[in-house]
Amino acid sequence: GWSLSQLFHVAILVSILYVPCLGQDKCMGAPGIPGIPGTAGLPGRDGRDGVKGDPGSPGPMGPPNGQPGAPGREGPRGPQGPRGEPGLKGERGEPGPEGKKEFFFLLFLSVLALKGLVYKVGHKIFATDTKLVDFETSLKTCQNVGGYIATPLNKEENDAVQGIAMEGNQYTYLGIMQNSSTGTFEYLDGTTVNYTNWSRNEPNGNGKENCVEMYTNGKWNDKRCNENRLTICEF
Ligand code: MAN
Ligand code: CA
Repeated sequence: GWSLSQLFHVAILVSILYVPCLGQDKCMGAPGIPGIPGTAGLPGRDGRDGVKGDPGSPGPMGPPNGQPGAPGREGPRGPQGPRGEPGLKGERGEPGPEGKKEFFFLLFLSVLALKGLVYKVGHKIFATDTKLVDFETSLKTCQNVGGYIATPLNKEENDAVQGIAMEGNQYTYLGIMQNSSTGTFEYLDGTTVNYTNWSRNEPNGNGKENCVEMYTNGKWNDKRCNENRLTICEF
């Protein structure tokens, strides 16, 4: 809008222009109404950057689920705690050297058993080296390998010895001898036999056949001790 002083200046200008017109033939027309003010100009250019301001105050505390801080330093060592519960039992370990020895011994026996050279009966194992020798030699052979000449104490053991004799198709000496003074048949520790499987009409040696052989049918015969017979030992 127009200010009062602006209007006043306009009034003075009008009167100056109008006055010379008095007394003249020709006169200029009355001044026109001032035009409408122009539209606002284009916005000026941006000014230069101001100087850097002071740092702001620290912000408010973050939400509770923020990142945890770095771990603190290790504290001093605490007192020893009470003894814990015993742990679970571990896996069974590898067999030791003795276990391996036992394993290979049993494997060896299994192979011999498959060949019919070894029979297991109850707590006894009967085995042959397949050699034919006299009674004394059989006795020593069995002693040398930590065994004893085959001495069946019952039918089951007798059947086992017979199985080996049949497999080798050979007679075998047993760990039984005739006592030369009493004439009774005894185990080699001197006790009288309490199981026998004599063949028909045996023993018939009349003191001249002091050893005992087993036929391949499992039956026994008193026999001289110097024949070659299959060595069968028990363990
Ligand atoms: C042979 C020997 C004897 C046995 C008889 C049986 O003579 O082996 O020991 O008693 O045969 O006929
Ligand atoms: Ca006989």
